[in-house]
Amino acid sequence: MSADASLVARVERIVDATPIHDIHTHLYDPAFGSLLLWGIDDLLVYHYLVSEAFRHLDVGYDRFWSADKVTQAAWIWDALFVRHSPVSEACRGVLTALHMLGIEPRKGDLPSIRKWFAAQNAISHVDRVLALANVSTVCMTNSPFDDEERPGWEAGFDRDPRFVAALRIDPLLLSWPSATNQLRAQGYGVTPGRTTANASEVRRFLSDWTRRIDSRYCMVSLPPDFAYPADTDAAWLIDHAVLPHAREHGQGFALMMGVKRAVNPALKLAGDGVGRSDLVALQNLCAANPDNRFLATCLSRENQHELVVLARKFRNLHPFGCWWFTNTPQLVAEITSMRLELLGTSFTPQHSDARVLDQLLYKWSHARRIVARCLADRHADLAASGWESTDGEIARDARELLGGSCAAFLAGG
Ligand code: RAT
Ligand code: ZN
Repeated sequence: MSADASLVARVERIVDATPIHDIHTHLYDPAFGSLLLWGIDDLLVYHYLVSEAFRHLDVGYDRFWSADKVTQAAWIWDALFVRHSPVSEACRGVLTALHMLGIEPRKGDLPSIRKWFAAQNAISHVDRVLALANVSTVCMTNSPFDDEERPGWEAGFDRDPRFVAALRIDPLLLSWPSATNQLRAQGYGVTPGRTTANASEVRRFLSDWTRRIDSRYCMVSLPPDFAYPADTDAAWLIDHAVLPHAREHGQGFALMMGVKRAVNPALKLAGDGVGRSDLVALQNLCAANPDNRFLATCLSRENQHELVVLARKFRNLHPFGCWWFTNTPQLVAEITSMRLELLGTSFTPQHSDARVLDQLLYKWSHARRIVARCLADRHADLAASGWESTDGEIARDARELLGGSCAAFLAGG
């Protein structure tokens, strides 16, 4: 049942007032300096916009990638905001972010918007964005395989408690033979084979990094053909290193399923696609490893219903987020309603996946609105069944949906 306007307004007010724990982003602790992206040019060269802009640009791939960021941003602005209406979700997002910062892009031009950002101080901009978005913590994506990021962790720094860490291990699971070179370079005695000695060295690597970054969970993105169990390096490493490590350290294992990397390599980061995953792999993981906790999100719309049903069967599975190509208002509403109807509040409807700080503003204001409407509809149905919910009960739902349920799940509660 659709909630009436007053119930929607009440739930929106409560959801807006609830601080968010954003469980997956690509943001960095401000101590990482230029790795923490913010400002109009980074907003415009976001890979979601790059792929949309190329549908209009007459610039070739090579010319685009050899241009500097400011030029690329100007091309994208012209293609997506000036020559066409910015109606896509990613374009609207730039406008929402600017609007929330008090910038009215209709009245300004790109140079004046740039001037506004150039006058900001990075640290106070972080404070302002987190406050405006009402986000209390953001979980980073931290890769020991990233040459730009790793030295920061190795040198050590004073952590900003608002930026919590998660250990990302794609190269380890998806390109094990070449990952062995990187592990060896970091002092772990591994060889390309699947040996007991290798498994224990990988566990040592995972333990060291988990402690170093104070990781909340360990995470991987997977192609649609991921299989488990299987005679693959990935399945072997999961069984012999990742899951035993996760059990020992009380860490969840997050799977982002269904990404086809480099469908169009000329688009670089913007060139990845989607494929339907075989969720039997996830079912087998959950069934065979009841003492492990799995977070999962699927990129394909076609996988969403099956994921929710699996979570009803396995208490060690926590669905999260409407990721990337599913982060559009229509799909977020569809997926969130389905999850609420089948799982109650024991899931996490959204994570921002922000790569640019200012994106928190739009990703969360857009998501909050949809989550609030879906939740209001559920409470309207309850009222029709004679169950009038109190503000306190709705606030409890909002806390669970905006990070609380995930934290309890990861804590084993
Ligand atoms: O959403 C994104 O920005 C993608 O490029 C991916 O990074 C994805 O979120 C991931 O974590 O693999
Ligand atoms: Zn991501």
